[in-house]
Amino acid sequence: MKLPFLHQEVEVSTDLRESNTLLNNAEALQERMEEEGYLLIRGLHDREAVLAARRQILEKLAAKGMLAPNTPLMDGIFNPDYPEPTSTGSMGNKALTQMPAFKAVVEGTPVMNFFRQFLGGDALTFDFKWLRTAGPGAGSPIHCDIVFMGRGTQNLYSCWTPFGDVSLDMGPIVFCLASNRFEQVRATYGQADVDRDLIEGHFSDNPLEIVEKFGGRWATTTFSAGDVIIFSMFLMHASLLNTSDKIRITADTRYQLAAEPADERWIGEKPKGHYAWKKNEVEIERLEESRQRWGV
Ligand SMILES: O=C(O)CCC(=O)C(=O)O
Repeated sequence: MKLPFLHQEVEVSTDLRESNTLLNNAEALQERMEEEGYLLIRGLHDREAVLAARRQILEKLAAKGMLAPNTPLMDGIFNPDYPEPTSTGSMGNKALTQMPAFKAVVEGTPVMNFFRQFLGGDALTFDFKWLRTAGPGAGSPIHCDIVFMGRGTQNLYSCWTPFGDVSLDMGPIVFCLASNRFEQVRATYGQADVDRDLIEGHFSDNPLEIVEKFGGRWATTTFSAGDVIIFSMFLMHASLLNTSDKIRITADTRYQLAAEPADERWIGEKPKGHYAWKKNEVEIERLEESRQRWGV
């Protein structure tokens, strides 16, 4: 079916594959990750634990005036009179990521155990957590995570966790399947670092261009509180446009072997984060120029 990205509608299938039957089989999980670049695990977390964190997040959003008056808190209906435009940006939500109920999910036993088994050793998670409160009209551009967090091990994974049910009209994450095997893209864009190279960070504004030029296809699914999707640093993804009246509350967090080097920008009590990219007046290379330089 056609679904809206930030700039246009394109054909997106809703058939992301579940990997629950592979749980407890590290080798099979590794093989699937290697091949498909993602693992969709339904109900990894206790739904009630996720909803407890959702409630606390929504209470904070309500206190900021972000929720429509006289609507049920847990519905998370956006207040159309809220003065700030909605975005999927996560930097403004740092305080919320310190809430114990939130941490209990993204640093909790189910996910840490999953990674211990999947990676074959003790796992660590970046201290910095990206919590997105994406209102109507928000969507994320097309990118691979490696350009934002690739200074440590590349044996690093993102985990996208919805804090509430996410229907297609709320703008779920969307993947370009097979993009983890676009070798030319991996060898060029995939070697970039946004703070060093001062590039845009996203790879394209045009989801159709990507499949026409490199292959693959776009796919998403609906999510329930408790589900997670874990994916490779090299799998291209975005989030769809939120066309509902609700706020899409999701987190993306990162996991790796504790024994391997970690990207220093995202570790510590006060992670420094991006120190050059999109800071102050720093000039960013235009996307077209980067693509030309990379020859892709
Ligand atoms: O949730 C979003 O809007 C984007 C998430 C994302 O880009 C990520 O998990 O790396």
